[in-house]
Amino acid sequence: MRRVTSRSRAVSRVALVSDQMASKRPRADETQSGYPEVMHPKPRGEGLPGLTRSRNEADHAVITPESRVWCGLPGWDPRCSGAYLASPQMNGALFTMCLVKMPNGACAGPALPGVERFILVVEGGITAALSEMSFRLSAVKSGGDDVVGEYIYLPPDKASTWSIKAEGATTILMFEQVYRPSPHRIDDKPSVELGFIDDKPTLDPGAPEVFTLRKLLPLEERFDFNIHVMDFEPGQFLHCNEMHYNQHGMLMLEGQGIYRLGQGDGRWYHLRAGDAVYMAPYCPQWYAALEPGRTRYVLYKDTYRDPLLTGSTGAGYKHNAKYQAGIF
Ligand code: UGY
Ligand code: MN
Repeated sequence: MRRVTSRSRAVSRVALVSDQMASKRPRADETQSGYPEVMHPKPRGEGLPGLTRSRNEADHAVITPESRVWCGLPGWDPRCSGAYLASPQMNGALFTMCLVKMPNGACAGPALPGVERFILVVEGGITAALSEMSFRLSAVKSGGDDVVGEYIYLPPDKASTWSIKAEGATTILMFEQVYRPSPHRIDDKPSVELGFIDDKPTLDPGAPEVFTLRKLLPLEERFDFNIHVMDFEPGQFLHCNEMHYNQHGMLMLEGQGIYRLGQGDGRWYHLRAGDAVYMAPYCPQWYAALEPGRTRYVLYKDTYRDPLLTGSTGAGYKHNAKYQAGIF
């Protein structure tokens, strides 16, 4: 396989990758290397075996780093191991969220038929390739001229055919779900998307909200989910205690704060970089950021599908196979 040596060459080979992704802009912090606290959280101080802040409730789950359980992933290089942080075994979840450790040179397995895949490089780097076409993605912002992003989305036909190979010791965050075409635009297919988070435009979060919002996928009906990146300065918080039909998978990449989840008075969690949360449909959710630094979290949210078609409790892959067969 030929490797691409410059961003412009890579982009000229693939019309589906937009100009926006291809343009090289100065990065906010060229020296920062990924999100180191996800895999190397600050020392906790307690050191007591078995002590955890993790919790699995009917409408949400919190999984903190000491509770991650690593397992082999079917179809992947056996040296890779994954920790599922959300999956259809949780109430209502239609998607999986998995942290995957990949040693140098290890290859990902193909996605299941009909499954779309989103990857964010947390540490290290990967090459995403199909025959002569190849893209380098890196968690290091200044990873080289031919690095075209830190995340990639592969639609179902690509998620099972593109190779994903680790360059150096790598950790990725991966979201997967069975793609559900819109019954209104059945021929409108999602495209490969990749880029750097900080190159995406900031969006209005809607008054009175003040957090900084980016969405990594196009806001178009051919996509059935989006990945939001939300930044809060210390002291900023969600004004709305949200309740909505959408479900979330969240990984905190930087910072710390208080998440309030669940019914009534809810449960209050001290969360920090490395902590993951699953929020089921209609789980009340509220966040406030603590000092000293910015909170950044990455958040899966299902979008653009009529809730009548995506009713999700306990459904998972089996339910959504209907969409593959065109049964609405
Ligand atoms: O878009 C959202 O639903 C987002 N504001 N939710 C959240 O951060 N818990
Ligand atoms: Mn929400």
